[in-house]
Amino acid sequence: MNRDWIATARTLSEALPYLQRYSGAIVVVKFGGNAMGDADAMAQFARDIVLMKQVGMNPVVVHGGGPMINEMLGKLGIESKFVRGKRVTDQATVEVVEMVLTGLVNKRIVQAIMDEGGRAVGLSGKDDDLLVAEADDPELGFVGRPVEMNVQVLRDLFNAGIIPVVAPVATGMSANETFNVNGDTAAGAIAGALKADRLLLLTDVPGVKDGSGEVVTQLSPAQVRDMIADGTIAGGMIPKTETALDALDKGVRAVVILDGRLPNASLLELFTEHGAGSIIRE
Ligand code: X2W
Repeated sequence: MNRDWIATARTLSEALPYLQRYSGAIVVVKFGGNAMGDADAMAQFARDIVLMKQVGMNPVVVHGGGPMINEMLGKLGIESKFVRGKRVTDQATVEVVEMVLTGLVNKRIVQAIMDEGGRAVGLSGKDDDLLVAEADDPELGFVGRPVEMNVQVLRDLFNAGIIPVVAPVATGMSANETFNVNGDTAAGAIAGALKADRLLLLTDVPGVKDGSGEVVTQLSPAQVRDMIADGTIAGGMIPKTETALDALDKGVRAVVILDGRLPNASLLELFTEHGAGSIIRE
């Protein structure tokens, strides 16, 4: 018999304890714009998400789309400016952010999941007041910090067999406000409110690196705090690890930072002994 088939059967058999452990588990998957890649990568991601749902988990996709927003702003002649990793968002920018995230990117992911035989419904933080935000910092304009999460709509969708796909755009406390929320922040807030079993942050780096550039596969919150304080964790990894610490504080069981461009990254993490990226937990 072909050895590949034997290997496939063995892989499935070895996944049994993980399938049992994660049955009914809530897994929030942040799919960053940098991890999206080409059509094949998108299809592969969608397939992994559909598989999670098929084996009894409850995945929620929270996406980014920074590069797609930059591209559209460029076409419109609006300059992109970032302060501490967040987009400075004026009125014209927030309109483009909402259009690109809730229109283009959200529907692209919903469609990819549907194409793989799952059922997906796209929503933004405005739908059923899922994410209610306040201004994060006056310097950033309409950038929101989520202050209230109404996650019942997500539970309703789980129970209906539907995979929610969330665009990180929030409503405000006053009428007719729109906030641009960093995708990692939105995913962390939603994972915290759901007390998710796992928050997977899919990005374009292999994980949290130590001083010598090696990926650290397991970290405690205390280690992460030390690595931020001594500068080992720097740049774009700071908001990611801070999101992770915050989510753990709110009751998420573990957060994994991993390379979404790796084929089957989420499955490798969830269903094999090997795991992928850096897992942060107590
Ligand atoms: C982000 C929202 C999209 C995002 C932005 O405007 O780019 C803020 O910076 P990635 O692909 O995950 O980076 N919002 C406030 O987070 O996209």
